[in-house]
Amino acid sequence: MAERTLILVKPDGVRRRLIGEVIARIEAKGLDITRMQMRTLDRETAERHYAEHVDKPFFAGLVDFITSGPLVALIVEGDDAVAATRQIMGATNPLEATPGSLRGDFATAIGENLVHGSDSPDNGEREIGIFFPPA
Ligand code: D4T
Repeated sequence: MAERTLILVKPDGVRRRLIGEVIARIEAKGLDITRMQMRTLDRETAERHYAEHVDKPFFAGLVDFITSGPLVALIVEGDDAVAATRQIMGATNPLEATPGSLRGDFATAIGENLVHGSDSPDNGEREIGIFFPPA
């Protein structure tokens, strides 16, 4: 089923010059990138994006990291776009992500795991609204 998801190339991915690698893999999978934006998040926007984690011990560090430099936000569309992009990204913990996935190939630390992808179509629409609000 066609759906939309929000993908972020996190600040570590930008710093490491991996924007093109992430985009190439999304396109190679057969998904469409329909919007793209580079920006540095303010803390308030980061806290909205990660609202579900507000009570977690890693929340403050997560907000510090995601606001630490520019990131690239993408709207990705296609059949089962949420599951397809999560497959491309690999498990949240890069040491559990399979080789061939972005996190498996390019990351070691859960706190700097290169990419974000929405975990459901509903969350995808919520997150797209944060990064690409309707005019
Ligand atoms: P994101 O949201 O970045 O795509 O990651 P996931 O969807 O794969 O994983 P998540 O929501 O469980 O975690 C969000 C974000 O928090 C960081 N994190 C997570 C962390 O720093 N320490 C931790 O123990 C966990 C579980 C990594 C991703």
